[in-house]
Amino acid sequence: MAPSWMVFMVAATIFSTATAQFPSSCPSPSLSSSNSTNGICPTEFTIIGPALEPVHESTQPPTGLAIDPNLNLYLTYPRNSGPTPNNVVICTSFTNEEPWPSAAIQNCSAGQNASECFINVQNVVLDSTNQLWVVDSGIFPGSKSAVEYGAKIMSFSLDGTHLRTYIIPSSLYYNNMNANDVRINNTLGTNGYAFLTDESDSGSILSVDLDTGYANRRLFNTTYTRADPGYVGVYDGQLIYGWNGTKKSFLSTGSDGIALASGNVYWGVLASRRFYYISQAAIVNQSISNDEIVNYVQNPGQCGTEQAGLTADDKGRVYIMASEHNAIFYVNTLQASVNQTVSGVPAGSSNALEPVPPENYVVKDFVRSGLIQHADSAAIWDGWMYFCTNQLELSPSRQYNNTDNRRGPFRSYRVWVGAGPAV
Ligand SMILES: *[C@@H]1O[C@H](CO)[C@@H](O)[C@H](O)[C@H]1NC(C)=O
Ligand SMILES: *[C@@H]1O[C@H](CO)[C@@H](O)[C@H](O)[C@H]1NC(C)=O
Ligand SMILES: *[C@@H]1O[C@H](CO)[C@@H](O)[C@H](O)[C@H]1NC(C)=O
Ligand SMILES: *[C@@H]1O[C@H](CO)[C@@H](O)[C@H](O)[C@H]1NC(C)=O
Ligand SMILES: *[C@@H]1O[C@H](CO)[C@@H](O)[C@H](O)[C@H]1NC(C)=O
Ligand SMILES: *[C@@H]1O[C@H](CO)[C@@H](O)[C@H](O)[C@H]1NC(C)=O
Ligand SMILES: *[C@@H]1O[C@H](CO)[C@@H](O)[C@H](O)[C@H]1NC(C)=O
Ligand SMILES: *[C@@H]1O[C@H](CO)[C@@H](O)[C@H](O)[C@H]1NC(C)=O
Ligand SMILES: CC(=O)N[C@H]1CO[C@H](CO)[C@@H](O)[C@@H]1O
Repeated sequence: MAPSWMVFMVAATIFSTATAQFPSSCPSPSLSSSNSTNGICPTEFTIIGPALEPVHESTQPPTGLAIDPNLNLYLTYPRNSGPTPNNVVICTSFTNEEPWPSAAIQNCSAGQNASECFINVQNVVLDSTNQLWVVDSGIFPGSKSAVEYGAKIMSFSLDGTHLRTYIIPSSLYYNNMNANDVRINNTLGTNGYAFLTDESDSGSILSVDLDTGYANRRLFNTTYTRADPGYVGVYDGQLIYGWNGTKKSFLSTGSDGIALASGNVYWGVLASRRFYYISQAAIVNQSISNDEIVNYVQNPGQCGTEQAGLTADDKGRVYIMASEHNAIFYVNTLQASVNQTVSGVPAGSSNALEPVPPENYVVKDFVRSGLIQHADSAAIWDGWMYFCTNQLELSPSRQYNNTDNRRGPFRSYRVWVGAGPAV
């Protein structure tokens, strides 16, 4: 061991050398080659990806978003923490909105059958036949469970004409089933299928046969649909707990974001950094029992972020709304779109349908920017991805003493992806 005066001398030398050479102010970017270390500026925050174009500003935080072929934008204002004037709107300018498809449908009147009106719509999505679908949890603000006939998906034509309603039967409401998001595959089966996430604490994935209306609830309360116990996420550099006044809890939201790509259903578990996928054909196959279906779930590894939304493009890329990173991530599910060697598998494929095996999924940054304040829902049309932001983690239930630290207006953006929608 060295005498203590030597230790002191060495330490003093390192200290004075460091202060002499480390820049005391942020160098200009043109000088950065002489300061090549990572983290040269205290405010350094790498911005990644193409520019974001604002497309709309909302005074209230939206959760759901759709874009139609005429470039009309639709948003949903859910009623999880209280009434909202309109549940689903069409944007008529950068700041203006109108109730959609009508004002009358926005609120159920006393005694009205809950299948006919909006109770708590979470998202609105376009299918591949230009129908718009709304997913209604059927759960009134302050309630824990859906009202009978209230949990449903409804289809509309672009002019707002109601086409069909598929009611999720109350036999599937057990343990506070909470329909959160939906995607449609119009070509699967005889008349297509809808796939839904249930974001209850147990979580599950539902499918609805759009021919017969048969609804099935799968993967209920499995590790694939349930939050991580004791999950703590991060937002804008701040750790996020659940709060009721000064009583701390852990967030427990289950399966939430969903996308269809490459014949699979992709979903994420919100209070976790996990996502999974399963074959659409398998999850709708009634010969496969609920006990067996867990064996069909594919685990591509974690995605490194809490996430409330997924979407997919027609090149087999699944996009993940990476709320912990002010970012949107993506992962290739088709080998033809992979452009690097991964674990010995060379880039590309001559077979357009060759899937990437789950162990070769590589999740990457697509876009990262301080503007992305909890991207929630996203939709792709004509080369652009549209997404809404809502600062969810700054809302009262996630802030100490239930302070509302969200600051509007809440912006929706578009960003170039150079692809069309998956469905
Ligand atoms: C829906 O009900 C709320 C009150 O809960 C009201 O403020 C709002 O105007 C109603 N919306 C429409 C479109 O009538
Ligand atoms: C409510 O609507 C559903 C679906 O159309 C129907 O099956 C049910 O009988 C209706 N309930 C009442 C009380 O009218
Ligand atoms: C869900 O699974 C967990 C872990 O196995 C168990 O503790 C819990 O009781 C289950 N919940 C329900 C509603 O079945
Ligand atoms: C918050 O705590 C109060 C008092 O214990 C309780 O009455 C209330 O139901 C809790 N709220 C929520 C949303 O859990
Ligand atoms: C929709 O289903 C068809 C038929 O099974 C399948 O070929 C296609 O890949 C599915 N679409 C998506 C986007 O997964
Ligand atoms: C459904 O699953 C069973 C059992 O795995 C299989 O034999 C059958 O071919 C599947 N049906 C379809 C339509 O894929
Ligand atoms: C692979 O694709 C990504 C996304 O388009 C791009 O940023 C990257 O430069 C490509 N890499 C190669 C080696 O072509
Ligand atoms: C919590 O907020 C209430 C008002 O909303 C305030 O009266 C109380 O002092 C706050 N408590 C703490 C511990 O900050
Ligand atoms: C180690 C090094 O090259 N430091 C340089 C970083 O940039 C500042 C300001 O341009 C220079 O003064 C340092 O010499």
